Amino acid sequence: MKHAAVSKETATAGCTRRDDFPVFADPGLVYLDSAASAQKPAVVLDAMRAFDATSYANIHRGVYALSERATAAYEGARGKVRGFLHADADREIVFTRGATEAVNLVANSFARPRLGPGDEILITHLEHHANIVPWQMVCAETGAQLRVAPINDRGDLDLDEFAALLGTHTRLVAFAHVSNALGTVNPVREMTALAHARGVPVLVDGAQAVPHLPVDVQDLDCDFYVFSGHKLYGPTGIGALYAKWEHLESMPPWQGGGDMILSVSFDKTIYAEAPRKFEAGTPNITGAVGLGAAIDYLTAIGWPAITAHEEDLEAYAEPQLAAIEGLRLIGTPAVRAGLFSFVMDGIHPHDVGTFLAADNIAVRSGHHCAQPVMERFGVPATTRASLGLYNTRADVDALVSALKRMKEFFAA
Ligand code: 7TS
Repeated sequence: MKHAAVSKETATAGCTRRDDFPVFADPGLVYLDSAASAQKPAVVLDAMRAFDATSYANIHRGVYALSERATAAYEGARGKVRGFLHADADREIVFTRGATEAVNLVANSFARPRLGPGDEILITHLEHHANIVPWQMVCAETGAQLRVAPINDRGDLDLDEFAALLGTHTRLVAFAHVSNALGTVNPVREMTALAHARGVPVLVDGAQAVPHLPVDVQDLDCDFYVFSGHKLYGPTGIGALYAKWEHLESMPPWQGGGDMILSVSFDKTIYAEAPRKFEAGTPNITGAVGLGAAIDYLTAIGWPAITAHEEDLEAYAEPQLAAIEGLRLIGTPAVRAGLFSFVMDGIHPHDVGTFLAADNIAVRSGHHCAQPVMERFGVPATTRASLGLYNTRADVDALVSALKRMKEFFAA
């Protein structure tokens, strides 16, 4: 995250992690697209396979041993998410399909019933579409207004403007912990304190934060925190919403169906308590097990090793990228996590991506579902190289040398 001095130990710390990931059986693969989706270590794949092979059944319903084991594994994974986020209790963790569904849950179940004309939702200019569109939908239905806190030319939030936009009409604040387009790390604790000083609840979109830095929702004091399993070295189709119990308790369910009720008759249905009232239907049981395994994997490595490795890679990459003639970094935030966005003079980002792909270098080119960020920097798209704990200095070297060759190629 911060650019620590590069020492010999940190330069090699964690490099062995590459062997934990079966995808790198292809030794030439340079995978720099973890912000879109991270690769899975063998322990995650093995845990899901073992669960499906030996302990799989539908949960919460059966009295037989397989179903009891499956229920224990699913609820055990909830406990792992609680521990990972340092939440107070398992019941504050709702499994969702991912960050997007978790934001939509809060938008529908928390915001929509509470908002009306004249009310405001405050977001920032840094948001992924998943943290913009659900609020626009709520605003369209309730007559509330969306307000947007600006960012500066480095891609950092203007905290004074953010504070100034927090007014007597603000009913909810929602912002990214880490920007997926720029890598900016927001001062979540400070922003949350500003909102709380005005009695406004806060949702933090942690999709890009959880793979890179330790999160303690009680320390941050946010009301809601969302993330996706597939950016955390886990599977797709699973993610989580953390919410303070007082909110979850007061929120109505947003989807009806099996497993979210205590009793149903045609006259009256009584809902189960949270989190089950928000988990209608058969959930992604195996996905939850995989997410739990990913959390175990990261916990075993430990944050000091993960952050030291990533800080080393960032400190190694940034000056080399910045030194490439004609390359402009989009976003030079005070605190960065996990990724670099850039444009090349005279070469379209999609051509950059295609050129790199020919070298087995996987990056993403596009607007990264953050079109307002692109518009803010006056570019239609960027190329984004994002890091995971399997990346090495050799990956950075491969990227830098390919970009230099590309410049010569297009100049010729
Ligand atoms: N919030 C942020 C900050 C994100 O980066 C993403 C996905 C989401 C929410 C949505 O997550 P999902 O798992 O529900 O889709 N970001 C990206 C990306 O940057 N490239 O592909 C997906």
